[in-house]
Amino acid sequence: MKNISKSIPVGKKRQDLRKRRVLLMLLIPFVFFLLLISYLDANQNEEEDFLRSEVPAEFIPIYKAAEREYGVPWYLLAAHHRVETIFSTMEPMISPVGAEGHMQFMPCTFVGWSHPTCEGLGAGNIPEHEKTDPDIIEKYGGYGVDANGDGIADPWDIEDSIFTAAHYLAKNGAADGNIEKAVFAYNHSEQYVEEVLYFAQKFQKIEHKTGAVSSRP
Ligand SMILES: [Ca+2]
Repeated sequence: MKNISKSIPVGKKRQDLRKRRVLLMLLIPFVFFLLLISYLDANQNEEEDFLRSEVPAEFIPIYKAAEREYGVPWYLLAAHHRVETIFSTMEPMISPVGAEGHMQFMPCTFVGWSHPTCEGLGAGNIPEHEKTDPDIIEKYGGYGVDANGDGIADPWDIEDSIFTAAHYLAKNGAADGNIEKAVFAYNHSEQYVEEVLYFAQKFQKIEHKTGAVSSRP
């Protein structure tokens, strides 16, 4: 009697143990799955934060306004801005051959190649008061734009220069989807095209992930 009464709780204990093991085996993958989800989620948030921090927030409304006006994707403008002057952080923003301002325009591209002093690389010898005059720019067929409406088209003004870049890219195919052709027209170098497209794709991901950036129809 003594032995039998002892053996019953032992059997029960074993059964309980087995139940616990089965429960544990079911729970482990579930917990692992939860951990994996939270890890992936944290990673994605980090990636989004990183991408956002790559494009300075203050410029995004300007790119978007230029996109609305010219039909050139905002992230392409951001990519050019990144490659040309690292978002206007390069000093001085004037290249050895004479490209000027935030988006590095040659004076003849800005004012117009039919200006009598324009030849070669396009530095020209354009008087300062002509360089930013919208009427002169129109006369010589330049790309310079007065985006902020202060009466001058200034490659050293952030809005004017971004809009001028959008104007140039649009006229060279970007508004019709010929992005590569337009980027090559901006600077005739395959390496330049590769670099701009690399950043454009990277910045475009912000749009794809958040779905909130583009203003394109
Ligand atoms: Ca202006």
